[in-house]
Amino acid sequence: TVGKTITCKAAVAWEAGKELSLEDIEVLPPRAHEVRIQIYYTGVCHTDAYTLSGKDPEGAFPIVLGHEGAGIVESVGEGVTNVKPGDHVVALYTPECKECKFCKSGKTNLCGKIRATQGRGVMPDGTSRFRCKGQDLLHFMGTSTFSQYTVVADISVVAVQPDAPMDRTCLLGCGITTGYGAARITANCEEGSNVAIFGAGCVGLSVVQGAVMQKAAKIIVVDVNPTKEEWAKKFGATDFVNPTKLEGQTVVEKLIEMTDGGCDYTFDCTGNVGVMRAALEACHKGWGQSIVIGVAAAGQEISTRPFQLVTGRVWKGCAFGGVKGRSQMEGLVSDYLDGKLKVDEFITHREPLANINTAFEQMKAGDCIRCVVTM
Ligand code: NAD
Ligand code: AHE
Ligand code: ZN
Repeated sequence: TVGKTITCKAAVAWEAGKELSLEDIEVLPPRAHEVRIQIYYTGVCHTDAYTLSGKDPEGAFPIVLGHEGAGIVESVGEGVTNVKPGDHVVALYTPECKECKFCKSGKTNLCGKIRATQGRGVMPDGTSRFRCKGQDLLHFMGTSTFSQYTVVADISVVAVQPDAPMDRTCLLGCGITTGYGAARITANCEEGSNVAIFGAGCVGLSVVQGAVMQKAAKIIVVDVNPTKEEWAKKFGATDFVNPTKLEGQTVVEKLIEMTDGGCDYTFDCTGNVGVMRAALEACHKGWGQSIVIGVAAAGQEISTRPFQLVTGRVWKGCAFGGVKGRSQMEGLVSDYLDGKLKVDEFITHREPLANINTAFEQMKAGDCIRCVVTM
């Protein structure tokens, strides 16, 4: 199929640390095993701000950011069989080829097939489908949802139920799925377990939601922002701890006291390496597991006394909540449609594409869980 180049609006990141600029860009037709999607809605995630800031070692410019998007397939390249024009889809920054060593391992949701080119900001054939002002723009996380049209690899997209509103399903492209999967798949916390979640943003509150479904006993949210207590309770947290308000006690001591020796599972949803250490050390001796979800800036490292691991605590992490997008997204959408998975509750702000920089501002302000951008 020989398609036409589409000219549309996109928010372009020309350089690190600068605002995005709204541009008319050219989106080339999809090549073999590629899919061109009309993006209807995109969420804005902290990872977009992180890469824009210049702190992401994989960040390069100019680039079309965005990785939390939903839309409708406009056209497909040769050999695409998993989606067709008209399908309602969610873009997957964690693809699933179902054929590589990773996909076949049964041990991870990471897929190895296109990770190298994805990290370099190009399509699997090494080239870009975006042009603006005579130059190529890079792709981001294999998705680039801050454009009215984008091109992705066929393994980076999944069709979902057309009756599911796309201004909600976009959020399943990252934040909600990440936290929910971390609780239910990566940790798989058992009934009656004690859980602590550091950071009550979209990711942390989604861990809370997952822990509630796993029937955890204590679900303790730790956040330095006092307004997050109400949010945590709304999603089913049983307790809230503000580390800045503790007198004569560290947050680790407080959590160990609250859980008779330590938590069964803890989650870092802040990206702060000091918090990651506290989350590990708040785990119960012998079996407590700490899951790292937050993305830390380039150069940051985690540390603890090895004795923490010798005495049975486990440090692990996950991307996209351990969820295999093509196999499991439809189930998440069903749960949403059946009222079992909260999604609407995470949307605190909405903006049109022209105001996407406002969405980045809101994210820093502390009262925003997710801003959904209408393309
Ligand atoms: P967010 O900024 O909305 O939420 C972070 C929360 O942490 C805020 O409520 C903030 O007040 C709180 N916080 C900050 N410092 C703290 C501290 N010292 N102690 C306790 N709480 C603290 O962010 P988000 O969108 O929920 O994302 C959270 C993190 O997860 C980010 O680093 C993001 O890049 C990352 N992320 C990772 C994945 C993945 O697949 N691994 C996916 C999505 C997001
Ligand atoms: N590029 C960064 C790492 C960024 C990162 O950790 N990304 C997560 C998703 S964050 C979503 O909001 C991820 O999926 N990682 C797995 C992967 O393969 O990228 C760096 O430090 O280089
Ligand atoms: Zn994200």
